[in-house]
Amino acid sequence: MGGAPSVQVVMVGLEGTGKTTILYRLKFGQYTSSIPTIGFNHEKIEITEGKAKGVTFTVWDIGGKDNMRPLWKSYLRSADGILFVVDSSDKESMEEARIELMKLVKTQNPHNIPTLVIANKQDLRESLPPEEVAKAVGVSELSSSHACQLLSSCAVTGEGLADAMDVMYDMIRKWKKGKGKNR
Ligand code: G3D
Ligand code: MG
Repeated sequence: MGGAPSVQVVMVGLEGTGKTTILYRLKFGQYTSSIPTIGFNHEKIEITEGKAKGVTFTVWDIGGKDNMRPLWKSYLRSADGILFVVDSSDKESMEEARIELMKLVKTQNPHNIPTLVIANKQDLRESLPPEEVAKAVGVSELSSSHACQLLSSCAVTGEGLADAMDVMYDMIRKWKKGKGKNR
């Protein structure tokens, strides 16, 4: 205990859903164009507003290509929460996202850490609204048995990201209480 709280989250999701854009948006407060992630990026982000003000998030942004996915689970062992990013405009990939999310939350999550799904790219006209993304990727189903919620965002403008970090922090706090942990 003592000092400013800090938490570790792992950000995963299929390739091109906006993970790296979210990471740099959170870090620098502005849009930063990124190149496809080979391996991973990580940043320490100090939250300066909202309920999680003063909390430091270490965010691991793990590449989403097929060959990286087996690594997702090794990062989960030391993490406090999962941010799972979905491209709301890419209807064809929803089923693949659903399968990966189910696998991650149900079978690759030994400490049952909470998951916040981010329905990103809400600025695009063809995007599904958050409730439909929640159904398509199985959040509605998962939330009855696991700490799993969904919020929407646009990483280009940053809309929704402050709320997402608030909610993620809240979910982590509840999880830690439930486990009697003060990590
Ligand atoms: P990834 O790290 O999940 O693989 P990136 O995804 O962050 O590299 O983003 C992939 C592309 O999606 C990028 O475009 C990025 O600008 C775009 N993107 C990310 N978030 C949003 C969003 O909320 N809305 C819109 N419209 N685009 C977004 P490019 O053109 O560089 O491939
Ligand atoms: Mg990336």
